[in-house]
Amino acid sequence: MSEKEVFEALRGLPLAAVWFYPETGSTNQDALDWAAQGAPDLALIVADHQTAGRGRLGRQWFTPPGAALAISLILRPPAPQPEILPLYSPLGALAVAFALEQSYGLQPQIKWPNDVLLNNRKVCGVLAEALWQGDGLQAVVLGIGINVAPSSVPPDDQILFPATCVEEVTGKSIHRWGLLAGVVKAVIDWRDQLGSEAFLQAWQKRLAFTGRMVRLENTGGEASEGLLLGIDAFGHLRLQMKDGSQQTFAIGDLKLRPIS
Ligand code: BT5
Repeated sequence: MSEKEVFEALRGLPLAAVWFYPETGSTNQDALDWAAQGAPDLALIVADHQTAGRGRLGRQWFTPPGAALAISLILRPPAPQPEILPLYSPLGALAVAFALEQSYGLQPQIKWPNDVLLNNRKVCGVLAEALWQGDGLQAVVLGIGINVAPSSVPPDDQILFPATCVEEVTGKSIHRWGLLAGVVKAVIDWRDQLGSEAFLQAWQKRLAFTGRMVRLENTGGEASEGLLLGIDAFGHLRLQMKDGSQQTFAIGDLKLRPIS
């Protein structure tokens, strides 16, 4: 039943192919496998339920049935441009922010580099994964998970950052597949502008914690604290450190938290 509604909602978008799974392990894994078998640019996988949804660094992403959006879009970058590869996960976050603004009048913020927040709580996570053949980039899989209904929000003791869902913030019931179409359209609209001035400005405008003290921690537990100034031309995070100097941090596996 959902499958028909998904195809209906996506009608009119220039997608090359769409797969809908009532249940799967991870749409990103499915999309990587499909890309390796030759899936075209703008092939999309949508799942109602993920049993092994993944986040960054092997973390888990919770997608129970009937409550969330879990999608992976296969993008075939036109030319090898290593400098814009890290910008794909911000592309996903920006597209989700746009769709939430335009469809529901919400004011989402992007927690650098790849989470979307509503009322300072995580509503969406993005995981971009690349498929390589030797040194050649074959495809980017842009995986996006959005919490729509309350049952999609994991219990507090299972998450690293407070979470919410779209319905909790709007107070209304949300048509999941309408939101899906808005997000996919925004990705398609923004992908050609990846790394452009307009892209960076749109991202910067929605950057969470600007002007606040934050703490950035790498996977080794090493932390830096400073005033969040914004992003630079590469999408790196700019902090003003306590000694007045400025430092930039490249997009990577860093944990960002506001210091209250
Ligand atoms: C992310 O990782 O936020 C990226 C999540 C990407 C999920 C999509 S769903 C479609 C596609 N297919 C996949 O298999 N993945 C992608 P990260 O920044 O590492 O955050 C992961 C952390 O978020 C977990 O360790 C939990 O603390 C928390 N978390 C898990 N599920 C959540 C949820 N539904 N809502 C909010 N937080 C969650």
